[in-house]
Amino acid sequence: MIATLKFTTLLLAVVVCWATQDYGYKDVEEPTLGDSQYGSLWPLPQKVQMSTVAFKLSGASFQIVDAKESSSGASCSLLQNAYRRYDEYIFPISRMQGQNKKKAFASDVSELQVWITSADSECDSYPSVTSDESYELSVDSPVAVLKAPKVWGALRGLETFSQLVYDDEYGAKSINRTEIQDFPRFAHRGLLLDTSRHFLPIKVILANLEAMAWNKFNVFHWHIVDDHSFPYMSRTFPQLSQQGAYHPYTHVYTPSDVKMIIEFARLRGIRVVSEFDTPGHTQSWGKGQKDLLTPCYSGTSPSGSFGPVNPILNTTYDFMTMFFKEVSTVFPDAYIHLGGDEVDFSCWKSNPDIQKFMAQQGFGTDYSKLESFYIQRLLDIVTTTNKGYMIWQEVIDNGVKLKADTLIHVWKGNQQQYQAEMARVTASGYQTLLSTPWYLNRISYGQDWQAAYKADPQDFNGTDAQKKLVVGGEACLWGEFVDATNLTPRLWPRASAVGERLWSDKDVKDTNDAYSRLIQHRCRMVQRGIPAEPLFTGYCAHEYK
Ligand code: CP6
Repeated sequence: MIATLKFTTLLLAVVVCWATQDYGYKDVEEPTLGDSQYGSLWPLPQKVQMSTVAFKLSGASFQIVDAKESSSGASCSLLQNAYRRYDEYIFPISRMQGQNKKKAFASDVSELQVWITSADSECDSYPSVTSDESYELSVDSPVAVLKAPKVWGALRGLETFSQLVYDDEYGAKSINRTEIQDFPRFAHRGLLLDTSRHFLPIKVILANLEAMAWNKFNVFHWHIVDDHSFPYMSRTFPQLSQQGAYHPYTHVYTPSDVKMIIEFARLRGIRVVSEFDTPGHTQSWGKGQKDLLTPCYSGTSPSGSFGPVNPILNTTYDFMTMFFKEVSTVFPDAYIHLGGDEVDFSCWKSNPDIQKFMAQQGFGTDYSKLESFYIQRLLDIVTTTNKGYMIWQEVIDNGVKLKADTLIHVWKGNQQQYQAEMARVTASGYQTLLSTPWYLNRISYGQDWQAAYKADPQDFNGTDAQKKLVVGGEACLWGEFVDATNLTPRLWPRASAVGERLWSDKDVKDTNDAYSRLIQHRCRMVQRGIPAEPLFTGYCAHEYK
């Protein structure tokens, strides 16, 4: 009797559970799969005219070459490297079977000529927020021509060209007659990686820089240190990583590692913006730098734990001056990200010296005034290094006065809140970057790329002048639950959705068309060696090999 009752209850519970289970993906409509008229292009160029006339790439004889008229030639290793890279992407196997030069047929495309049109190609420069990334691509027989004012546009155009090449039904490399005019919608298309919560081996960082270039991202936001570890090896303060890294020799980025990452990124038109987040998120700094952090009190005596950077000591500012002087020379980019987010006031509140300082300064009990006091002095220090700065939104929420060219990075809140914040920030005349809808560390069951795809950084109430202050956005992959084992599939192809939002025209928002192109783009990333996760059921043509 009791057994029967138990069984019935169990059965009932199972049925109820089954009936109410919410898998969380039903509200996102399944895109329908058709063929996009744009093939596998991702992100979609601004203007594409693609004909159905198809040419063959002439087997082993196809070459990417400098156009005769080009202002940049054999001496530009950035371009020569890129030609080699794209040649290998287009012919992944056939090139390895030796150079059996086949004769080109009349209807073939035998060359891609790359023509840098402006006198200064910027071959040996670093990319910047004002870099010209535009290009024009004309695919015809017997030659295709890629015209770009600068090398940066040539890099973007080479990627687009490689995406136009497909295998015909016999496996022969083919390309349709096509005209493309292209340029980015936003100048800042970033990706944040966090190397503090978990150390990321150099090869993982490089592989993802490569994948960024395939998606036309142009900023690597390197959240290099945080509470959990300090892997940045400083020349001026070597004890920071000696004491603060997970391991003093193996889990660090040496000056030459950093240099290599910056050069690898430059060759792909990607800026490296470092973030040294203070005054919060600095626990690891305290291990190698005595008196930098605020001692917390429990009653009248120090508790032994530490809080944010100590804002009331001159030694703090002496340290920051020397530290940021070094950082400004190690990282060539014109911007440094100074953080400023999530400052916990409880430790400052507990400390009697801080309380005294608050009273002296007339801050009352408003600790955001103390935070602003610190940030203000830090900004003055960084200004003397001639760098611009980016900061998280809290800094402006707390009313710190900022240089007019400061970039405000919006990361908090739900859609309504971040749209209001974008409106507020731009109404005050500041430039802004959006990240809130693009926290890729957050995962859920189903096709969450669609929500990322639908978010638009200019979608808020504001004037045209305000909209122009939106410089772009960044996808963020915070590292608490991510290391080398799961970073890449968590990032791709979900970050690709952000890539298209930031590059393509604002009216490119047909999720069915996007779906069709994105599954092919994702297969291409896998084929090129990046383990990008699938969007949904299906297969890749190459995967039987
Ligand atoms: N670390 C730092 C973090 C985060 C931020 N700053 C963060 C906050 C919320 C989420 C993910 C990451 N881990 N330094 C906020 C900018 Cl959901």
